[in-house]
Amino acid sequence: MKLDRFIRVAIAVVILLVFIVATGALLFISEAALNVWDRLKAGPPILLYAYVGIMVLLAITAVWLIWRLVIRRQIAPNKKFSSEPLSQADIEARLREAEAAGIDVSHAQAELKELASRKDTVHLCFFGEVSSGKSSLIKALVPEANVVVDVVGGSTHNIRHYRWRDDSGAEILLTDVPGIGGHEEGLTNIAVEEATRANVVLFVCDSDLTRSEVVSIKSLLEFDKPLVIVLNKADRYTAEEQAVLMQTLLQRIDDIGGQLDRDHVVAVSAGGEVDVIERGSGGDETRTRRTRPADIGVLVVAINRLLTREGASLDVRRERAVFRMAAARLAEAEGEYRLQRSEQVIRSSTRKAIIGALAAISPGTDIVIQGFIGTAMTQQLCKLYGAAPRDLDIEEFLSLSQSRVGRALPLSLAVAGNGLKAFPGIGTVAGGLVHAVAYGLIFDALGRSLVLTLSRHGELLPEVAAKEFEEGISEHLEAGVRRVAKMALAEKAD
Ligand SMILES: Nc1nc2c(ncn2[C@@H]2O[C@H](COP(=O)(O)OP(=O)(O)O)[C@@H](O)[C@H]2O)c(=O)[nH]1
Ligand SMILES: [Mg+2]
Repeated sequence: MKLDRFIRVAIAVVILLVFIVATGALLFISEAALNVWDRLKAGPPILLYAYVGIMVLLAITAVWLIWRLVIRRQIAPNKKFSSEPLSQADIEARLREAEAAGIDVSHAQAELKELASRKDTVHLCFFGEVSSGKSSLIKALVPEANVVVDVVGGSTHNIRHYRWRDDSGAEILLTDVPGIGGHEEGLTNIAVEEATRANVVLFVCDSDLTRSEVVSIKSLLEFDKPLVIVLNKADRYTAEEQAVLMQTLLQRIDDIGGQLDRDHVVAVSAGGEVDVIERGSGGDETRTRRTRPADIGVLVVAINRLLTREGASLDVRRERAVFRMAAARLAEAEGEYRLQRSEQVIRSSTRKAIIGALAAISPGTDIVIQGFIGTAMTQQLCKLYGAAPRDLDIEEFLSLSQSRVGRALPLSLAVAGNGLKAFPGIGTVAGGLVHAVAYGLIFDALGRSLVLTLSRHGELLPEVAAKEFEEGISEHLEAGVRRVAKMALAEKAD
């Protein structure tokens, strides 16, 4: 109890002292301030203004410094994922920025170039599943063109353009693309990209829509593509069946939230040639080639109506779609660049950690990740992913991770020892080497889990990142051990 009383008295004395000092300081400061104020007022006004100006400036600087230190800095990755329509200037600025950072922007740039070259021509893209009759329809529209039509699905492997004229006499390019939903995924991608580059997509089907056709239409509508749904091979259906199918098609579009005019769904027959097998009275079979009559009048009307109605907006909508596609290409390239660069950063940090551990005099010292290597690696990875964490966040992340390293250390040492055994000719593995590999492994795991968090959240959330490190560590240790052991052996040999 005596001690308690002593502490209370001591605190009381401290409070008294603080009070005295504070009162003195207040008196002193106000006296000084008033003094200065009086003198300033007596002097020329310019001096007063300059003085006040400097005071304000100092205050602003102080607030700004505190803000930077304490308040989280917001970064702008959200801008990249916004659904706002991109302008030409936006996308070009993004490309320049990315190019300056060393990212391969050639794919995105190629799309912009292609767009520019198409500026004055309207493109109609025939799009749909394999064998729905896209090529046959083009052949029916442009009989003189040499369009490949095949009974075996998937004859259109490349993109082909055919010249056609609309009612106004303007030249239109019809595009034949590979069918979607075939065995090769690459062909579907080629078709989707080409559809994006077109002003209008003629979606060709030959019956009710399959699930994957619905998905394609949905994504075309999301890209704001003007669509005409073409039900081909109408000759296979009776008039009633056709009417029911057309109604079903309209309903399907409606179900996915698309708004399509009734006259944008048409039923046609592309016609073309068929092999017909005829059986004679004596049972003999003859194979003859018959021409199926084409009936595509409603399609021509629908196309012309759409072109007149939409007019100039067709170009604007195509532009937007291509800008979005270019932005997607850029995002892919960015992703790839980040992966490559982060791999380099992690490897170089791991190597430094190994070198440091090999050089350590006592190999038994604890693994400390809060240090120059850990900080530098975290900073570099954050920068790569466009995150701008405060120094405090980096410190917090490293210290949270450090507290988890203690628990992971025995495992890391075991994995390191095991991993080294896989290299022949090392003999009994020296403790220092095992320790260096374990040390490197921890950095490797730290870097990889950080990359995971950054790519998911776009910023450094210390708690989340440290949790990711803890949860993924055993997996990362196993995955990295060969690589890291090799690195350590190379360093030791040098
Ligand atoms: N019955 C019928 N068959 C058609 C029609 N249009 C195309 N076909 C046939 O459908 C098959 C695929 O045609 P094709 O134009 O190569 O389809 P694509 O893969 O979409 O280009 C061919 O055997 C055509 O003869 C049509 O209007 N009626
Ligand atoms: Mg074809």
